[in-house]
Amino acid sequence: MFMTKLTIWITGASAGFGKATALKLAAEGHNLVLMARRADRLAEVEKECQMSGSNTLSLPADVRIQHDIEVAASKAVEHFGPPDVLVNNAGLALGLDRFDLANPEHWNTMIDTNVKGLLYMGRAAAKYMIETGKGHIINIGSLAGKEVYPGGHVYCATKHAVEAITKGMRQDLFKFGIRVSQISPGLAETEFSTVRFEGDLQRAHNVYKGMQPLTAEDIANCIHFVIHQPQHVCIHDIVLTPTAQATSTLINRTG
Ligand code: NDP
Ligand code: 8X3
Repeated sequence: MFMTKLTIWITGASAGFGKATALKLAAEGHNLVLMARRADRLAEVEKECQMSGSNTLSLPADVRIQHDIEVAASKAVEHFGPPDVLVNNAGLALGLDRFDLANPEHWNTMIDTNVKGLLYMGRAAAKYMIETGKGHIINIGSLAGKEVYPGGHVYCATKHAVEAITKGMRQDLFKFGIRVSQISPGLAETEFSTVRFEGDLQRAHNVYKGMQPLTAEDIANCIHFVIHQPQHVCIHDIVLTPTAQATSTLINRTG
């Protein structure tokens, strides 16, 4: 089947959803630009993508630093031309403490990464997409953008913000032929909980105990589906959870 080769930027490509998405899209031979902070991990993903035949450029960058994002974006454009797709995925949760006991530094990092980083990346990509009159921005939201759970006050607020920003971006960019979509997953087993609990593997493991969580590949499949819709179709949002999860806190655990 003939497939148009796209230029796709993916943030948070060193692990989890971003890495799985990069590997899935690499198999179709797209031009990939991979971003994350850990250069060594990014280089490994780049190598794997190249081995499956895709032209891949890894650009280590921290989405919290707007200047670095602008520089990375212009390097990406120099290399492959303007982006067709941005998968705006880099993000994290830190802590699950009661509001009054939570660490304000964790709040700052989550807000800076999940909200401001997503804005900086979206802005950097939209500039080039407006020039070309087409493009597709896919923001990674969460079930935490639809609900709030105990200890999730700021993480959930950042994902509620992603939902509002996605709608706002769409309202401002659709007239330039730019599609804006959101993917909103529930519990998925990646490095997410290890990061949230700052390396406490047992606590991270317990999040998924007695239930079958989503995998990074499940989310990559949704992103692939959203990207491959015909130009006149814009998916606004896909909410997906494990079958064993009905809401953020209503989880069917066996054993
Ligand atoms: P992972 O921890 O496995 O991956 C997160 C990715 O984000 C890593 O590649 C990390 O790379 C990158 N990242 C984090 N901070 C920054 C930063 N400041 N600058 C650049 N890159 C950064 O988690 P997931 O794959 O699970 O999470 C991906 C997205 O999905 C996040 O936005 C998360 O909030 C969201 N999500 C996750 C769910 C889950 O249950 N796992 C469910 C719903 C949404 P590096 O450390 O190298 O910078
Ligand atoms: C990540 C899913 O339920 O841990 O966004 O908030 S959850």
